[in-house]
Amino acid sequence: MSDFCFAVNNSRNKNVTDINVKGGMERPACILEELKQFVVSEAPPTAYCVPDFISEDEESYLLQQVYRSPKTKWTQLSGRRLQNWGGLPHPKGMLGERLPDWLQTYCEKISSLGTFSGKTANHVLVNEYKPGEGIMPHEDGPLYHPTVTTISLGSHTLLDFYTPLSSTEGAAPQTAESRFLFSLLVRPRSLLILQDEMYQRLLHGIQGREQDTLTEKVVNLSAAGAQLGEELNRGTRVSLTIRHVPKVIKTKLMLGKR
Ligand SMILES: O=C(O)CCC(=O)C(=O)O
Repeated sequence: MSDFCFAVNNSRNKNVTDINVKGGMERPACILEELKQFVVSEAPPTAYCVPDFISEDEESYLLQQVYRSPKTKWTQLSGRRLQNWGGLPHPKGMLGERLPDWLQTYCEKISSLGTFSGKTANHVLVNEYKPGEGIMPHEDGPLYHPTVTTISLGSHTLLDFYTPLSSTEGAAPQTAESRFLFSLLVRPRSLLILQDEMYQRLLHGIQGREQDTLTEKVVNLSAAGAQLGEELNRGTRVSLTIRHVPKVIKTKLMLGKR
């Protein structure tokens, strides 16, 4: 386990404080004091990038579990493939499915940081991106508690942030390029937490590139130990997107009953 996890586990329930959330956003988040050193101050509220959240051994273990999953767990999309764990989120409620232990462990570990206001994450998307693959700008939407947490495995990526499409009538068409704001360099083995405006207002996406050149638009360069102008080749990246779906339908097995 990394040093950071050790520190957090030892301080659980000690220094939990409320973060004020502006503008009627859903509810305050209770994030451990220890996490605040990882806030990306150059980005809007609130992004936390925790380097080396997991060790290399944990990374290998998680990759092994991902690739050991049945082939039928994979869904091929254009530009990436994914595994969905925990159930399919739906406005009427998610039919909850038990998470395998290897994911449950990390759901609990991340939830113990106070990321989901005392609730435990119950949903994981595993995305796999080969070099050159990515994901279109999107928002995660209202079916989740407004926090997204991501563990990255295998390779870095640049996560790009965009303003939403303006609803102004008669405005000039807006391209993704004109709405692009900045990027975060997301390192393998890191934990990224997005809340508040970063979750609720901005869109995020990953451009399909084989190589990234680090420009001044990458706002967490020094915290991520990177240099302006550096070029990084992408490898295969697997991300675990860990969230809490508040609305879950509990099913009763009616076996033998009529
Ligand atoms: O792979 C990532 O870091 C982003 C994944 C994502 O945005 C999603 O699954 O909705």
